[in-house]
Amino acid sequence: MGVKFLKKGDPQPPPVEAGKLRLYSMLYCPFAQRARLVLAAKGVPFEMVDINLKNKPEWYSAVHPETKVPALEVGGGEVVVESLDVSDYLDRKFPEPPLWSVDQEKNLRHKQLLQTFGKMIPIYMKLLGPNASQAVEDVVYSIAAGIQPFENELAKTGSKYFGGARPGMLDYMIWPWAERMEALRAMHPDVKLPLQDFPRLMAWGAAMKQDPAVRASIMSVEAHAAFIMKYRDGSLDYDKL
Ligand SMILES: N[C@@H](CCC(=O)N[C@@H](CS)C(=O)NCC(=O)O)C(=O)O
Repeated sequence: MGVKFLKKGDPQPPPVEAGKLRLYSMLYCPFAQRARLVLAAKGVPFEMVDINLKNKPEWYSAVHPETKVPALEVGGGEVVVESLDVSDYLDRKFPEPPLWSVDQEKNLRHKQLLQTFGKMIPIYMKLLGPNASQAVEDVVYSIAAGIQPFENELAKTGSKYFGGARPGMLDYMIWPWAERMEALRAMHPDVKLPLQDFPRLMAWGAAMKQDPAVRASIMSVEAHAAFIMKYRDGSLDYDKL
């Protein structure tokens, strides 16, 4: 893809100028994609710095104490970390279009769904581990149970997106994993998913692919599958991505 992932020995970029934004990211990281989706939804320009997560630059611990991505440098030495906090920060700083609803009850339900989703991420991570093919069937059924409340929420509101007529915060916060599930399905054609049980989520996925912010960061099934395969077998080389 020709992306330069900064690694050990690479110099630290100069501090970001006042009024500008820099996102420390990694092209394939779903958490970093959350921030990129929000930035795209808001139409906010930003500089992106990709980090080699296998061979991190020495200076990166001064940016993010846990040396994870994403981290958002907002000028004046301030850095925001944690994808949900970065996304909320951006939503407050750039209010248009708002990603949370004026309906506080709905926001509360969405925050609960986000918590439920957070608990599913470690289950999803099992699909990326070295013994993934053994785990895949069990994981799929745990995920199917976990996404039922999301199907129910779409049924309750009858809207195209969780946000309503437009994607909102919940849509963007869960999308990166939905995007990758398609690659995992292509990699495991023998595993049958109960997709017929989730008609609204299937329609949601198709609608999300039409959203301009999603289109700005979406990657192909093939690109995700190639990354996942290299990640699984340990052959990932950031200099060749
Ligand atoms: N809870 C964090 C998770 C971020 C995360 O785990 N990012 C991964 C890449 S997808 C990472 O930086 N891994 C490097 C490491 O853990 O050393 C968030 O929401 O921002």
